[in-house]
Amino acid sequence: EIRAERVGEAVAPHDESKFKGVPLVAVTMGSDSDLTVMSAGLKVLDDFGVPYEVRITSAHRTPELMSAFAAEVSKGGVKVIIAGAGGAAHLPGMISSETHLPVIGVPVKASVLDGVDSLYSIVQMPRGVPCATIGINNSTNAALEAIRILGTSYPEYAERMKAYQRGLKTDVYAKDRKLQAH
Ligand code: RP5
Repeated sequence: EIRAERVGEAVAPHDESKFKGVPLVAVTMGSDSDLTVMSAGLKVLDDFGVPYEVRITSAHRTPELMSAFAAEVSKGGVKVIIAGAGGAAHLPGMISSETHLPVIGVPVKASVLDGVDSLYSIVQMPRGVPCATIGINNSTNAALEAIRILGTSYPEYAERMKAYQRGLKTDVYAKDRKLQAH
């Protein structure tokens, strides 16, 4: 389990076996309170064997850290950024404004307004500054989308994605057969 205290500062990718290799995906979020939602996506990255780094970079509490992160992250070899935030969720869009990398925004459902506030804060970016916006709380899909992007350059991730998709199909067929048997 990823604990908040591990991600407040730059996570050295080589420190632990989990973070072996140069990170290809950078995951950031506005607060450690987003970790519960974002950890599902981290698990997907783990399952696919994608090296990643995790940061907390608040757009409002630490704008300078967010900017430094966005400016520096591509230099280390990261290809895709996943950014999650809730409420006034400006983090994904602001990061997109400071990087040339693809940014996938995850609207995190905060305590009120059912996450629609987060979704609206991320989805309506001005022309020229894209931020791919995922469904509310769906960090799983954010990770899968990041892996699909990696798959355009790394055949092994494309193959793992195809296998994953075959697994989804097999699962539905099995459930259907089970239902028909009753
Ligand atoms: C946003 O405000 C964070 O992304 C989080 O979703 C929300 C609440 O943050 P905390 O007050 O729980 O730290 O910046």
